[in-house]
Amino acid sequence: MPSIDEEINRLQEEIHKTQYNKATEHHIGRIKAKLAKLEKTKEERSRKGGGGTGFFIKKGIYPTVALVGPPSVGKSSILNSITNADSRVGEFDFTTLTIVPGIMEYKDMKFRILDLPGIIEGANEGKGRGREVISVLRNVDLILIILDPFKFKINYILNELNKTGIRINQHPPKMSIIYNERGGINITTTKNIELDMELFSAVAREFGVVNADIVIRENLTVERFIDGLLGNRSYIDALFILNKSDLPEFREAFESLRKENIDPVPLSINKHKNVTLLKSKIASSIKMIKIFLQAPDKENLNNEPLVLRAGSSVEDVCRAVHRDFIEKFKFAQITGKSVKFPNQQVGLDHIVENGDKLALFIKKG
Ligand SMILES: Nc1nc2c(ncn2[C@@H]2O[C@H](COP(=O)(O)OP(=O)(O)O)[C@@H](O)[C@H]2O)c(=O)[nH]1
Ligand SMILES: [Mg+2]
Repeated sequence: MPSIDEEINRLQEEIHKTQYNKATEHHIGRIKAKLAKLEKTKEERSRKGGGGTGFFIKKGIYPTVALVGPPSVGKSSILNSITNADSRVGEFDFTTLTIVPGIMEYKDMKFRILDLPGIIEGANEGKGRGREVISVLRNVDLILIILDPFKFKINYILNELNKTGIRINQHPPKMSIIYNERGGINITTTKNIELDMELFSAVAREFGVVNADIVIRENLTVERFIDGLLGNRSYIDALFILNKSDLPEFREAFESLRKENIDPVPLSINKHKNVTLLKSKIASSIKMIKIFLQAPDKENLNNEPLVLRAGSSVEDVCRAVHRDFIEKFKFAQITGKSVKFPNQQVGLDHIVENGDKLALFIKKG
């Protein structure tokens, strides 16, 4: 029997040599489904094959931003410049062997920035501790892809992210699946959407779906349909940064990225150019909300609003206020967009919204 890698290569070659047209569309779709399935098996096996548990980054109160990119492009220098951290900067590749965190402040917001070891080709298969590095990325709020005039080939970075199930600057596929006991696969679409139903049913079957109602609400590619079927992808926004704008080689690299429709933020950490622009781009890329804390008698507390990432819960608010508050929590009363009536009582898992006024009631002692 051929190995998984051989089989993957064979299928990739087949896609490569098959001319894409109406007649072969279906055939190619089937091969892509087979490929995705093999990649999944391979990924599961490599996970089981040891290699430690990897880094695990807990979601903190502040939004988390990861610096990724090839070695020596200036990731550690950027961390040191925009945060309070002190990460080793070096002439050599791989000066950063572990994850170094720092806190960046911008206006009234705080962000946790992580400096990660450089991503090299094959990271997804575990080279250069890449797998552990990439697993961290699945839980961050924003990825900064850092490049420099000598290392600005982004394809392999995007490939590594892709293979790990990270989709950058994409929204999740607009589709839903309801699994049934019987009835086969029924795919329906909303209006103006044309898909090869036979192909999509075949792909769904390939992934073990037998009976299901699938509703598709956008023109999906086979790849995105598979993402939707697997349902375990992380959709994360990314910004591209081209560092070392002080060097003469910068312009050419900048232009060639622009030709690929990538619009990088030009930066020079050494000459301190565009550092504030970078901070403001980070801040505006993450959706944040403001919460106003009130005393239990609804007296407005004279504090600054609490700035949290969108989608935060009452538990996140508690954590941001005082670490004892979650344990001592009784209930919260909220007035604002997240509730139906003023002073509505809610629990820890209630999701707050921008502008909410919130009073926390805690156990004494
Ligand atoms: N010319 C120039 N060199 C830089 C700039 N930023 C960083 N470097 C240099 O690039 C090298 C690698 O930097 P480092 O922060 O360790 O990169 P990392 O491996 O991505 O963390 C060091 O020699 C830095 O001094 C910059 O804006 N311009
Ligand atoms: Mg470094």
